[in-house]
Amino acid sequence: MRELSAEQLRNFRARGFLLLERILPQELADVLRLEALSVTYEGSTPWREFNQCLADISHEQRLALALIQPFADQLLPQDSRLRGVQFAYNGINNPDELYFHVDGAGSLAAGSRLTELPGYMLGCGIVLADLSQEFRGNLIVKPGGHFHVQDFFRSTDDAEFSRAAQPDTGDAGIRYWVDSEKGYIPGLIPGISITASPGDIYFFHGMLPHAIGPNTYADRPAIYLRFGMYSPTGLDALRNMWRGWYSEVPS
Ligand SMILES: O=C(O)CCC(=O)C(=O)O
Repeated sequence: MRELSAEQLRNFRARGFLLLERILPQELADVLRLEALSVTYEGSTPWREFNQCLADISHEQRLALALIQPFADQLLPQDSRLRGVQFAYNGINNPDELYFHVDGAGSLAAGSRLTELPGYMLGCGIVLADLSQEFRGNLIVKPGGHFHVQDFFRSTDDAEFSRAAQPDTGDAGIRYWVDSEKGYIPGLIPGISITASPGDIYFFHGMLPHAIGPNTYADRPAIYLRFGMYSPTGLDALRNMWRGWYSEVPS
């Protein structure tokens, strides 16, 4: 098993993401790429996705998971269970505006009830296309933005939060959080584009703001694994984003 170094762990904590190169053999990445291209996606361009039932996990996905799980176990020693597999497809596009969001509080974006807000803890992107340069639909992340998201949850009082997180707010709910004065997506942090090659993986904290970058090159499939789950304690979980994570470095 490859051990994550203390520096990698520190980096993950500070930046909220960690790129690991050449984790999947080329042949495995090739098969997964074909699999990702063959599924039927839902949604509209530029963003389409397919959420796979865990019971349907393929042989190749199982092999990939066996290579990735030991790293997830080092980041999330208390709960690194696989909770979801998502195929993400990004066709050629050149969006004027990037849509930054966080997944870990995913039900927040859907405008769900307060008690349902906590989401998964750790995401893992499996790179299946050549992302060695920008403008290929690379993931764009805001390093350190997860701390701002946590601060946002800490500084928002429960009543204000309940009002905005009603089940029927839908898109308005998203806009509330993005546009509100407190703005949980930290505009001041510049996004950086992750460059990587097929077989590389990157982990990201569930509360790290990210967006899909423009793609002027070729269709770009990817697979995302979701690990861990915040306990259903509503805001409390989102205000304590390291609960259950490795504890070498104090927050
Ligand atoms: O396709 C990607 O790289 C990004 C996916 C994404 O933004 C998401 O799953 O929330």
